[in-house]
Amino acid sequence: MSNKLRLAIQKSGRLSEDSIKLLKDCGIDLRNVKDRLRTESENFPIEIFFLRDDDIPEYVSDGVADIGIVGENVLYEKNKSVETVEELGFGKCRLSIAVPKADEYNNTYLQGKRIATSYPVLTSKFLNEKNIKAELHEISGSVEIAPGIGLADAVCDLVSSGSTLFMNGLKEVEVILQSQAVLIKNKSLSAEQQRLLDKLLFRIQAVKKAKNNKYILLNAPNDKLSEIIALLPGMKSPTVLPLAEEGWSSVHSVLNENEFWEIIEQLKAHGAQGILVVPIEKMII
Ligand code: PRT
Ligand code: ZN
Repeated sequence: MSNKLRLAIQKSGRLSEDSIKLLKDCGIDLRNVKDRLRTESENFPIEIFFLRDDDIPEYVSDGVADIGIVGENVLYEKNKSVETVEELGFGKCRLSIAVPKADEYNNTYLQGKRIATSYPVLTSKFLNEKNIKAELHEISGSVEIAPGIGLADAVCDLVSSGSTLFMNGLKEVEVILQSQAVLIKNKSLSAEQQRLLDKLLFRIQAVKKAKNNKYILLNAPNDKLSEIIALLPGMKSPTVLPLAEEGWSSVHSVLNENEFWEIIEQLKAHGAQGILVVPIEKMII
């Protein structure tokens, strides 16, 4: 067993750029990532393999790579024996059934129909759970055109904005899987490889937390300070510093993106002024 981690990522496609950016945000230097099959980092014991996304679960389960970044849609379709270590928050999409826009859809609509998909395993599982008998047509690309050319009555395909379905006269009627990119690992890593993975994970989590949080600075009149502080969680509690102008303080804190606008409105309503919001690069709690 080697004392470095071999990471498989998508060579070129929707996950490639975000996968490489995540590594860079984790402080892992990668050179010449274009047009290469593999590369090694000079400042972290990691080797990167660039592969088709469909092959990543198998490479990781076979131990050719130790870890990999892949969409959950591919992971569950391939159904290989690997472990999911972390959700990465990018490559978000859903696997959905879609039917011609004009059709009326109900529970029995799919019975006996022809469904085109690149995801036969996940589609069959969904149909079995619903006790629907349908005919699957496995095609590897441009699934959305199948109804238009008379090859199928419905499709089961990945959707993100929905515009591809719309442009092909289809409507989404069932979401069968919500998906995002995940970090997966081989089930029998050596102790040293697990240690390296833990180190990488620590960095990934710090990057993810930073992305979901913003640093906020504002000026508050001292007589409103306690109400304003009550609105701000902070990592422990907000930092409060006196301003040069008497009767005012500067308050610093960290806000989660989900509650962000709500809290900003309340801060303003409580007399906060000069509110600055800045991105956080890394966040370690
Ligand atoms: O060559 P390789 O096999 O590696 O790549 P690929 O062509 O199989 O995959 P790629 O690069 O298209 O997608 C890689 C992964 O990105 C997928 O497995 C998903 O996990 C994720 N992902 C996220 C998506 C989408 N969003 C997405 N919208 N994958 C594909 N799409 C396609 C979808 O198939 C449809 O054709 O985009 C179209 C729909 O998009 P909207 O925005 O019009 O709904
Ligand atoms: Zn693919």
